[in-house]
Amino acid sequence: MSPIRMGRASVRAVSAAELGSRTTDLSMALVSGADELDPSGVTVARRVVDKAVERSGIGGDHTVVALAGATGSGKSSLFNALVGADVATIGARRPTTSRPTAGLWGDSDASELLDWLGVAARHVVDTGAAPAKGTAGAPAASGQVAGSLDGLVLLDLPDFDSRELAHRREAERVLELVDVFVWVTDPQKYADARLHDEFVSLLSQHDAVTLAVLNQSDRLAPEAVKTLTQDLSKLLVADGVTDAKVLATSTVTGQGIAELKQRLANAVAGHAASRQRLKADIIGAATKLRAGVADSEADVGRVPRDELDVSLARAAGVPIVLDAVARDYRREAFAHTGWLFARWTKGFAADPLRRLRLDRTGGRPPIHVEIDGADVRAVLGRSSIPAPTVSTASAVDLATRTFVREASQGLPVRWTQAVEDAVDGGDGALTDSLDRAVIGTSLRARRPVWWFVVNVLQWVLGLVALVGLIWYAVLWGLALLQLPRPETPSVGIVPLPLVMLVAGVLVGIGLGVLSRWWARIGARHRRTVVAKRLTESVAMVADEHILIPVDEVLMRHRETREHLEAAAG
Ligand SMILES: Nc1nc2c(ncn2[C@@H]2O[C@H](COP(=O)(O)OP(=O)(O)OP(=O)(O)O)[C@@H](O)[C@H]2O)c(=O)[nH]1
Ligand SMILES: [Mg+2]
Repeated sequence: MSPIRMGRASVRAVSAAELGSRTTDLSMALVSGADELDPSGVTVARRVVDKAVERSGIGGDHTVVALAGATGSGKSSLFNALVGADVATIGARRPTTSRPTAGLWGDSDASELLDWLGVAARHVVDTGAAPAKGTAGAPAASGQVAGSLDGLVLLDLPDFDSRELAHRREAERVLELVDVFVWVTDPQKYADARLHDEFVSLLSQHDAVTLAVLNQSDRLAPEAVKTLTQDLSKLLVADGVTDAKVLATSTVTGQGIAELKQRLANAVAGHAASRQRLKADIIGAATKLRAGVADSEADVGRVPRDELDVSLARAAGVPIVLDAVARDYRREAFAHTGWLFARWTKGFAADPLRRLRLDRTGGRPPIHVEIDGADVRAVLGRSSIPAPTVSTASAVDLATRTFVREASQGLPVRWTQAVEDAVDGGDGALTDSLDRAVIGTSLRARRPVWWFVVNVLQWVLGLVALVGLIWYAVLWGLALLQLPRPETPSVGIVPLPLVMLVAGVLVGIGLGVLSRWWARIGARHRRTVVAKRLTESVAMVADEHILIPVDEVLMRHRETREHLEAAAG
């Protein structure tokens, strides 16, 4: 319930803890929302947070009530009637009041609060004194209030509609800080557009701490008072003040002054008005900012990324590397399983991985001690994989944009922009990381056992063929020198050296051909194994340069949304 509505001092208090947590949530939202929040909303929210912190830090349990309204409506007269003394100047020349005056009830020191409010003129109300005999000759504040006014700080504000712009500025400045608004109007100006459009409706979210007064009611017939208060009520509802009740007062007859006092006593008794006002401010600021935040955000882990990974793999030169891996396997297989006397041809073909400067990546212990190209490459951290072509680079660009678009779907423009800015800005860092990922991936694996077995066989066959050949050469030499030739064993009618030579050569070549065929299958398998490793490495680069930055922005968005919802909830 509103602290200022009628009834005994029953109000729904806003606890300090609730206000504190709302303030914290709003300031956290400002941190997490950073530049993605609407700047004008951020300015308002910052002011509100500062105000809440400052106001909460001021000692004493005061309720600040401002009498605000058009010039000549009778703010100063009402102030004097409530204070019970002629403190504020009531003049015939308009506008009269140029600086706010404070009336203080109770013993609690309000100087810190008044300094913060920037109000110099202070009057301590003598609560022990008998009710004043009115201001400007009014019978004024008669009657006792239920509860006490101790702790009330009543402010008589300058008008906000005269030719004096400084008055309006001062009124606006103080209205920003007070706890309770009492809009003072009169029969001539109660429908004034300035009051309704520029003040009441802008502060309508504070309806719990808002009260409207139709002063100078003595100037009207009782019927007219009723009609005008109803009219004013409707206007207030149109301004956004729910449950708007208007109080008709007269400082001449004293009508309504007691009821006004009672309402102020209610506001004071609840000790809730200041927190109520700050809470409404926080809710207003958080709601304004909430409009610039979406209701949900995408889960980056669920955004399709196949296109992204494939395009990055191509940009990283993975297909080229895989071809080299397969060729390298076949070449190495030939070096170990090819026919012994044909292996020297291997030296003609350049090492495909070495050509890409990827030859050290298998994690094999270095065989050479001297510095070579691979060491230089390891230091520089660069391969010789050709740089991505224009079409490959634009495929990456397109896939990245698609991913970013999907991930930021439904987000407001500022957040979408933040997501776009978060991913790699095309400064070459992505290309470097892809290159390093390929370099850092093991491209080789253990030598297959069958290479070893076939190698032994090839050596045996080669030796058999060689022995057969030498044997034949010796026999031929003896025949040439016409020396007696030893008995030559034979297999059937074929001499053994010939069998050894022919069998050694033919079986060796056959085994080589068979191994070459088998190496093709092995190369395909090796290609698959390495492709998996490279895909993982490239995916990690995609994570580092695209997914994680995007996720960070989305997390910030989520935090901002949750904080704003908690602040405004
Ligand atoms: N008839 C009648 N006159 C009033 C009443 N209240 C104030 N007045 C007169 O209205 C005139 C303006 O009163 P102020 O109290 O100075 O009005 P104000 O709102 O403080 O004016 P500014 O300080 O210029 O903003 C004075 O002449 C008062 O005597 C009232 O209830 N009835
Ligand atoms: Mg005045």
